[in-house]
Amino acid sequence: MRVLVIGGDGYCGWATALYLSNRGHEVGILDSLVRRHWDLELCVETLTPIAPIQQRLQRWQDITGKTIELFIGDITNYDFLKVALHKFQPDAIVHFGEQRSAPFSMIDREHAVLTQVNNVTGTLNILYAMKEDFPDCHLVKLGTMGEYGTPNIDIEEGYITIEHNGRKDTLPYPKQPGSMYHLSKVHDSHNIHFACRIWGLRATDLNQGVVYGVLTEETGMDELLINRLDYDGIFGTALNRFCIQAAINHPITVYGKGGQTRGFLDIRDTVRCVELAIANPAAPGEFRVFNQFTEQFNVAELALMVKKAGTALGLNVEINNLENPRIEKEEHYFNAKNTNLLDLGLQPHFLSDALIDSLLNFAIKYQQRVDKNQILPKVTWRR
Ligand code: NAD
Ligand code: USQ
Repeated sequence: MRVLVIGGDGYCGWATALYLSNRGHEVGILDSLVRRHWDLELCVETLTPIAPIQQRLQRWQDITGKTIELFIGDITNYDFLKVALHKFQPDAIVHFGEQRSAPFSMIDREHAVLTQVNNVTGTLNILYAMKEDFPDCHLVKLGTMGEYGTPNIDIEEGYITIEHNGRKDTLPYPKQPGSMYHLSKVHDSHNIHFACRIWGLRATDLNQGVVYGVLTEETGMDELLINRLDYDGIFGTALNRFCIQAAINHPITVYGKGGQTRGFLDIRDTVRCVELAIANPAAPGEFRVFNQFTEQFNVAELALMVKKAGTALGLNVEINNLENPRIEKEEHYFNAKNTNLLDLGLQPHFLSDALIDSLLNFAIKYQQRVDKNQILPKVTWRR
């Protein structure tokens, strides 16, 4: 299949583009490289030294003989997007190309507006381009488990059947997102659902949990193919951050009581889930939602697992319960369904001591690149 990976220079997108290329798909990457620009602006850097996208792709071609076409530009620019789509002629579009950090979106009004305009306009442009010229193309859009928030009932996959005053219907599951970023994903989901209902487009919303890990078969083939691994207080996510903190002898930063429970998955499962979604496209007019995570953990549990693995490696690992910079429930019910992808054949890589060990060792290898001033959270949700 011809698959265009939008956001293919980023953490999930780079791993996915190489994986799909390795599996025989014709892959294109479209990316504005804005994430590299935001890193510069915030003075943060990935733990790993990532090569420029052109060098990455040249190396991939040298090693595998496979070519990945590159389109550098911004999907909020409709003319650019249309030209790129016409040139590439995708059967499927995998859309990772958004501002994805909750703290970034909560810095101030400007960053909230930037996040929502970038994400909502970009996705709307894709929908309009599909409606006009590519109505059979399958959109595989990265959403987030955070769209649902933490309701006191089980979380279904996208829809819930409700009986009300003697009548019954299956309706979109209620959304209670916890940041301006997570809200942008809810807005996207509504727009995509509308485009499927009204224009008959086909789409799969992958409500992904927090991703951890750095190595996939392909990104591990060569130093120039290395993936990004964020550890800073803005873009770093829970488990990845904890491993890097442990590796450099920084106390693990659990926010508040640490009872916040989320869905998690290994990056090796991210790439496989996207492959499964592409191989089993949604029907015309269908807005399909998959909850894309393999296990649930709370952050205090993760911190303890990292402490145990770090201690076994001879590290001295402390856990610090910081005042929570976010406004969120710190003890709550959380039980989310995730059977759709398993039914399609996903065989999860569950979190293991071996994975934490390998992340810790990875972090130890690159520890001299860590800027300790970028670890503590600086953005608060409070007024
Ligand atoms: P990332 O920041 O590493 O990558 C995103 C890429 O998209 C970057 O390369 C960036 O330059 C590009 N991009 C952003 N806006 C663009 C635009 N307007 N036009 C073109 N390119 C643009 O993020 P990631 O961690 O790889 O996340 C990818 C997607 O997966 C996001 O949509 C995110 O919401 C979702 N997701 C990520 C995680 C996670 O833990 N990382 C978890 C759940 C969902
Ligand atoms: N947390 C800590 N300590 C830290 C970092 C985070 O306790 O050092 C806590 C947060 O308070 C939160 C939880 O861990 O309760 C998750 O935070 P996170 O930063 O790991 O993830 P989040 O902000 O939710 O965002 C990440 C990605 C985002 C994706 C989302 C999936 O950046 O793109 O959408 O995970 S989910 O969480 O399922 O919505």
